[in-house]
Amino acid sequence: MDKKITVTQPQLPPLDEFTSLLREIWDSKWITNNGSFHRALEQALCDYLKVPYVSLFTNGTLPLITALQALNITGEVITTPYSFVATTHSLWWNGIKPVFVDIDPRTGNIDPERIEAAITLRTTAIMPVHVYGKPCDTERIQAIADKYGLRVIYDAAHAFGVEVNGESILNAGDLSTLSFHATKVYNTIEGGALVMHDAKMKQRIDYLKNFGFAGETEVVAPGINSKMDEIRAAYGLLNLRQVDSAIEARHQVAIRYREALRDVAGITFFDDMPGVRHNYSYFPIFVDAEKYGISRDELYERMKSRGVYGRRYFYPLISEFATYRGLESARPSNLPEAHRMADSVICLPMHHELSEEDIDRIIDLIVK
Ligand code: T4K
Repeated sequence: MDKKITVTQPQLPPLDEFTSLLREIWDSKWITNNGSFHRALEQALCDYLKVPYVSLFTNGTLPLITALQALNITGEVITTPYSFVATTHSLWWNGIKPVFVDIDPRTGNIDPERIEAAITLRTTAIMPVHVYGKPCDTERIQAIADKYGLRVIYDAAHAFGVEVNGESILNAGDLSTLSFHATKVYNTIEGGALVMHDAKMKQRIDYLKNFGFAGETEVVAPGINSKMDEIRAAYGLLNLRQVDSAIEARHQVAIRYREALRDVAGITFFDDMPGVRHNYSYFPIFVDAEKYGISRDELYERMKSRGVYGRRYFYPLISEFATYRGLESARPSNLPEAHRMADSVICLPMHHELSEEDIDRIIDLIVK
């Protein structure tokens, strides 16, 4: 029986160190609501990510919903269908109509050249995704936003630690959101964050994630409860120390995959982008059935039958789910590139603990 290899595996902090932090939390009897570990993790993340302000959340979906609230976004928002469904769900939860725009096949990200054609009088914002951690064309997107007076909220769930020419990608746009889910490069089990540019916005978001409380007796907005607790903040502080080595280990896996798969007919993948510090959060390959000989799904099932569990992120497209497929912008003819990518993708196993043997097994399955 082959050993099961999953698409990813969470990085866990050293258990003895975590136990000793748990003891501190137990002694303090302060377990949530902006405690000392929460404050320490926010500061540590600002330092690590090179961003001015971070507000921690309990997962990566609530920051999206809260970002839209914080900026009073209404009407229509232009977004990508090629993402995890949480991106568009955040619009739905705010009563906002998503307007899907096709992707650029060179990156998998929203194609800036197609954004202007989708803008209407009701458009108030753009919500792009740095899919697989590959940076969007933030300059072009900002130029369009400035021209039409739109806000930009980046779903940066995959982009922890990604930098372009030494600057964090999280500084682009009005707000960026992060996910620290167990399956991410950096995890706090469940968790997430909003990254903002100024103290006033940080204050507003801190109120919104705590029911809107601005003091013991004052509620300034209909906020929600999405605070991170002390236990996960402590876990996150420990995990932050290992994230660089995890990214480097993933980088080595990407190098091996690329070397082995570069000349396989019908298999393509993304190369690193110049000037970008990548985080190797995912390793998608794209299967051209005609050139490769079998379809994406046949390869996917073959891998599974041999214990290698890749994932078809992001198939089906968000625009194909029942909630969204009736929208005018969800028509497949509007999204040909996104469909092509969704129909050909397999994300190969990618994490810091893949052994040489595991990688060889995965490569053998694809090459043969
Ligand atoms: N925006 C974007 C662009 C996103 O991709 C996501 C989430 C969000 C927003 C929302 O963020 P969160 O609210 O989730 O923080 C996973 C994750 O649940 C989800 O966080 C992620 N994106 C999405 C792309 O993938 P599943 O349903 O594929 O996960 P699951 O449970 O099948 O796990 C995948 C594999 O990971 C397992 O087969 C084995 C391994 N695994 C998983 C867990 C949970 C472990 O080894 N240990 C574990 O504890 O959604």
